[in-house]
Amino acid sequence: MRIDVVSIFPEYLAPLELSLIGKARQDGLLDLRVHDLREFTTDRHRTVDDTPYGGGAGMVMKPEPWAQALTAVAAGRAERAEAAGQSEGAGDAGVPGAPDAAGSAGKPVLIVPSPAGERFTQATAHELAEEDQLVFACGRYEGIDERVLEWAADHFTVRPMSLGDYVLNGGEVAVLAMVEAIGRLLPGVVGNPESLVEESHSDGLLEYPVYTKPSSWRERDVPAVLLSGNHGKIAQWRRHEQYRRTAERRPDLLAEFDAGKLPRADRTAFADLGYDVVDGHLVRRPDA
Ligand code: 6GU
Repeated sequence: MRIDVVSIFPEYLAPLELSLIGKARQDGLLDLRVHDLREFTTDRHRTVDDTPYGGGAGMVMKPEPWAQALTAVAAGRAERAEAAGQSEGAGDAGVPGAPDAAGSAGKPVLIVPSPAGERFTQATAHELAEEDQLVFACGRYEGIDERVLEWAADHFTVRPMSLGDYVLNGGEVAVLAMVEAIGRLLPGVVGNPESLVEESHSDGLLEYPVYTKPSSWRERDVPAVLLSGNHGKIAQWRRHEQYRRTAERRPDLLAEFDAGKLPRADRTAFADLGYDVVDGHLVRRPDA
């Protein structure tokens, strides 16, 4: 996968050289480049922002440096396609608008981190992990001139994305989070792919609690079932702990949970937590 990040603080992205993502880059699984937006300005002061039309607090990012930067990263893509023998005449791959494996009509995806974006979830991470190029446009200040997003739609699938309902000063921290969430799903990045199967949000529930040695620590014992060697019992206990945790911390997730095919023991576990199954959905009992 190819990822381009455009920012006025390229140093902010330095952690992407570390750990799992850094290793994936060294191993050639991920080609990640960070670009300084100011390199695409033409004035002496390398200006990237200006006052908002209509008035109000803060500054808005000027459109032209963004158009220059995004044109350059899109052109880099065309060069790579040519180098790979995928230009005109080499089948569908070079035909504008020909759908690729990810079904995004061959355009790279332009992700614009913003608290005003659609919510970035584990499902989004899986979807984006199928793309061959992602471009992240990190806004600062009050945001990027809206016309950039309209203009960019000719060259990119544009997706404004939010991490959650709180405000960051700019997109850089959000990009660190999104690139890590997406990058760890790429083939070969996580050493043991089985560790991706049973983790929070993989099945719409929070993860069960985990324990390691010693079995008794500061008067606290590991739940006996985990030492029993009974794999059926262990699996059931873990599932029920997922239900208990999710009901306590994230009851909003249970409204989306498909409870249609739950075995009786699981329905009983939910009943004990105050939830009934109605038409395949979990419904909180009014008296619970
Ligand atoms: Cl993606 N960007 C910014 N600036 N703030 C955020 C966010 C993104 N997600 C939540 N808050």
